Amino acid sequence: MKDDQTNQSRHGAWLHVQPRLDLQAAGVYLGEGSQKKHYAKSQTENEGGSRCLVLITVCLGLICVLLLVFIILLHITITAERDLKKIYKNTVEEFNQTINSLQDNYTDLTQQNLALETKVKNLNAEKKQLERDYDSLNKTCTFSFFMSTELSWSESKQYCRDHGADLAIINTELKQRFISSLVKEIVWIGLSDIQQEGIMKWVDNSTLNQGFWESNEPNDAGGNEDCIELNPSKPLLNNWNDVPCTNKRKWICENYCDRLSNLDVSQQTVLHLKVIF
Ligand SMILES: [Ca+2]
Ligand SMILES: [Ca+2]
Repeated sequence: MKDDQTNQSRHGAWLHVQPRLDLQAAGVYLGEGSQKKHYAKSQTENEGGSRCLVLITVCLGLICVLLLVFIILLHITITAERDLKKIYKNTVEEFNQTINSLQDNYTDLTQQNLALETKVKNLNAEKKQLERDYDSLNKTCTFSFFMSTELSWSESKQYCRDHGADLAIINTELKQRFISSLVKEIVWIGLSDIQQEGIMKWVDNSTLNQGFWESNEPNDAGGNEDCIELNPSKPLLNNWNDVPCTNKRKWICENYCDRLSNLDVSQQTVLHLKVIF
């Protein structure tokens, strides 16, 4: 009995439960259409969301890639620019060093050039002096004593100048002694006071420093004695006299002797007398 009751109670319980399950099953069954629709809709929504997510992910990935590429390119550009700046800086420094070096070289060369120019100038001056000395050594101081004719003082002076010489200038005792001892007749010398009375001047316009006058000469006798003659018959160091310039005399020219008169003629110069008949 108990078992029956138990079974009944169990069965009763089951009976009580069964409708509920059936309802549930029926409920489930009844909502299946809409659930399918809901499921499909949900699935569609899920698929759309997934696509969006994929799309967003892809976009974000692309953006990241682009950003990465941009950063890499920017880094390359900055690095290249920095390298270029460094190269430019080094090049500018090398260029400045080269410029400074060239400027130093230019300064040195300019100084050397100036030194060489000065040296050349000095050498040229030395060369000219040597040429003058050489000419002096080769061109003998020659007195030419003309015996062929007699001329006035002015004519004699012109004759000498026409032959590249001048009337003799006797500005040293050596020349006075030399000429006085060699000529045998009265001759004109290159001294006069034609320009200004009482002011004796040589034919090169130099003034008289030392005269070898006869006693009481020059006396400008008659106010008409302006040209000087040398009389070898008088004492060697006292044989000059002023006489009228129109007198006719032989004369004596000299070549290169005036310049040599400044040298030590007693040691270096041989005086020559060329007598021309
Ligand atoms: Ca006079
Ligand atoms: Ca006189």
